Parts: sequence; structure tokens; C-alpha cells
Amino acid sequence: MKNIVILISGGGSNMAAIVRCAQREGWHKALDAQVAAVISNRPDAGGLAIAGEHQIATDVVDHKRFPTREAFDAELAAAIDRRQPSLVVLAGFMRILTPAFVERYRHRLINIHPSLLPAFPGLHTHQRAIDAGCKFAGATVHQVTTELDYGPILAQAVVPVLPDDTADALAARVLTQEHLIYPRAIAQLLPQL
Ligand code: NHR
Ligand code: GAR
Repeated sequence: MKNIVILISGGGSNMAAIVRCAQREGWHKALDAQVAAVISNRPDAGGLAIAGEHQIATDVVDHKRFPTREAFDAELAAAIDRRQPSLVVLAGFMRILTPAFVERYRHRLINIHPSLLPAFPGLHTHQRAIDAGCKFAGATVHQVTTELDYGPILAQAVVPVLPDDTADALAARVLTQEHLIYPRAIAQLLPQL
């Protein structure tokens, strides 16, 4: 069985979309894969309750309890490794990961970023796209490398930026597409793992 571990920091709507797709498409049988655990760096992340409703194991590794990024990442890796993962999925996970962590999960660590990479890596992508006058925005699923928001691209979705768009309105439009492309990208990747 290929175990998928999903890392979240907030609402977990991408995580929920992946879990629902796995159930709907029967990944257990069709892909010999399951979402084995959801891990949050924030104890109050809304996604933890959603995972619980689906009887998925949850863990919290609170970054505020660790003096350095290295110490946090070591504890996070220990929590992940307990689930014997084939794939580690960042889904709205908001802590930058150290090179040692990224190396540990090389080729089995992926992220979804709310921009059309390589445009707008980092934070506040929607406002930056609006400010730049972009006519289109979107989301990117990519393999995580030590360079932030940079690894090989697995999938993208495009949405229009509308006149008088706000960052919130654009974010919601992008998020709808994220929920479609992230489960698809994972289902495509799993047979190669
Ligand atoms: N780590 C590596 N090494 N490479 C990537 O591509 C990563 C990563 C960790 C997270 C997600 C990413 C995004 O999709 C991601 C990709 C957080 C920040 C950030 O600056 C930047 C990019 C991403 C996630 N975080 C602040 C920090 O100091 C904290 C912000 C907060 O806690 O709210 O870590 O956009
Ligand atoms: C998503 O839009 C995701 O792409 C983005 O945060 C949102 C999380 O939503 N990720 C980042 O900005 C990473 N820095 P969710 O918690 O409901 O999936």
C-alpha cells in the first residue's frame, strides 16, 4: 500500500479535495494508495477536523515549539516517517522547508502553489498578479526542490483576472481549480512511485 501524507497549515480544502477524490475513485483498489495521515504545523488548522471526519490519522507539529527550522523539520520528518510514506503532499503548508528535509523526500514531495510558476513564487501571489496587470493567473503543482517554488511542473490551471478583481476574489477562483488539478496530478504520479 502506498501511503500519502498530507501537510497543511490552514483550512485544508485542497486536502479535502484529495481525500474526496481518493474515495470517489477508489484509489485504495485502483492505485493501491491511501491518505494515511494529515499533519499540521498549526494546532488550530481547520483541516484537522475535516481529516478526523474522514477517519484519517492526524498529527500536529507546532513550529513555535522549536528553536530552529532544522529542529522543526527533524520532528516533522519523524512524524511523517511513522506513516511510511510513498508521497508527501504540501497542501496549503506555509513553512519553508530546509534542504535536508527536501532531500529526504526527493522525488516524492510535491506542492501546489497559487500562481502560474515561474511567475510569483513566495507569498501574496494574487495581489502581486493583480498589481502586475496580469490578464491570467492560476495554480501550479510541482515537485519540491531546495529552491522555493521552483521544481519540475506536474500540472497547471489557468483562470482569468477580471476587471476590478480583488485578491480574495481571485484566490477563490484559483482555489476552485486547485481542487481539480491537485487530485489529478497525484493520481497520475502514484503509479510511478
Ligand atoms: N520548501 C521548499 N524547500 N521548497 C518549496 O518549493 C516549498 C517549501 C515549503 C513550502 C509552499 C510555498 C507556496 O506554495 C512551500 C514550497 C510558505 C512560504 C513562506 O514564506 C513560502 C512559500 C510556500 C510556503 N512561509 C513563511 C516562512 O517563514 C511563513 C509564513 C507563515 O507561517 O504564515 O516559512 O507558496
Ligand atoms: C491554497 O490556495 C494553496 O495553493 C495556497 O494556500 C491555499 C491553501 O488552501 N498555498 C500557499 O499559498 C502556500 N504558500 P487550503 O488550506 O484550503 O488547501
